[in-house]
Amino acid sequence: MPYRSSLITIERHIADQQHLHPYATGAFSRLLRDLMLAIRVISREVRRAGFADVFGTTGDENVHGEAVRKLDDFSNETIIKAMRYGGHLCAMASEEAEGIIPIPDALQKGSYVLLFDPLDGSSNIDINVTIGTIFSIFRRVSPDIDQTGDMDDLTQPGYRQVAAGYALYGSSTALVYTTGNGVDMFTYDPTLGEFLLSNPSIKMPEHGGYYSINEGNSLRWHEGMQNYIAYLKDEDSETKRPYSLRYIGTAVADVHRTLMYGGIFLYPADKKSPRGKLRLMYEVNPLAMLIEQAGGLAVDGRNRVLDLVPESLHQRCPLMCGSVKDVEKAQTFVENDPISEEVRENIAASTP
Ligand code: AHM
Ligand code: MG
Repeated sequence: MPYRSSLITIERHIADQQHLHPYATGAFSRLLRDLMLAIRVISREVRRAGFADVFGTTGDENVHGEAVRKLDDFSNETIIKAMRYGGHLCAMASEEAEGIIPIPDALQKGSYVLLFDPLDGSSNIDINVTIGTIFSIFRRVSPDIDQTGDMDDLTQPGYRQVAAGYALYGSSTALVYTTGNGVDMFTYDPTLGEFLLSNPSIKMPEHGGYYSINEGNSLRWHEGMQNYIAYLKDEDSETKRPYSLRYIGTAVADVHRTLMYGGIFLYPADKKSPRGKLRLMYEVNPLAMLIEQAGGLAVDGRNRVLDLVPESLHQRCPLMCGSVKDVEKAQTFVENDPISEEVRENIAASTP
């Protein structure tokens, strides 16, 4: 059977792209290479799940009070181990760890920080539904290159990301990433042990036919959100409504479909959760950068996600992202929905 994807490996692609970055020193390429190794190891373990004893929980709770699954824990440890010794990072932060993950004193420090959700979609791990790893990379801002990074390095606004991406462990393992020059997708060939470029320069449609939201929360939504979802279900041939509902419950997989087919993904603020559920630094920022780089929009309801100034590592943030026309339309519905005083103050402080 002919090869559908190119024979351009991700390493070759990264090397070819280096000249696009004024700061390219090779360290960034080595950082990505180490991250790809971690992703290959996680992918192997996900594929063995069911044979190996990796389903179920560890018995511990994470920083969000959620049960830690064995594969969450394994993925977290794998990324830390793969990234700690490379000399290109000065600090890391993970959805599964409470504070900064420092680079130990004895090890060389570098110019970048890495934030990651080691295994997104925890509720889907044990039932063989798509899960993924999400990552976000910034350059350090603290000046002392020999010291471990600090909170200022890790809590920068999303527009400063130098790269963002995700790995999806689905019907195949795919890697989607951006360094600010468009979005490329690579598909893993397990027989070669290589990620090969399969979808260069992904551009999302201006509008789509899918919406993606947890409808179980609908009674908690504010009025504008309720009206918007009702609008999507109305019959209108000109705007191709009703839209179809798709909801996997793994943000990275739902956003991936949105990126490829267009439409809208929403995890909004509601009466119970004024900041929604997703985490700004580990999920919302990297997904927003990818969506924008593919020609879409990502907002928290009112503001561009990438302009928000984070207050803390683990803060949550509402997300509406997808095709430009769909997100713009959604905003017209939700613009008068109430937001909590706490969120309002944060927005006022963060508007650049
Ligand atoms: P996780 O990082 O612990 O897996 O939690 C985040 C996940 C997202 O992937 C997904 O969009 C969301 O939680 C689903 O939440 P819900 O079950 O409330 O719809
Ligand atoms: Mg997650």
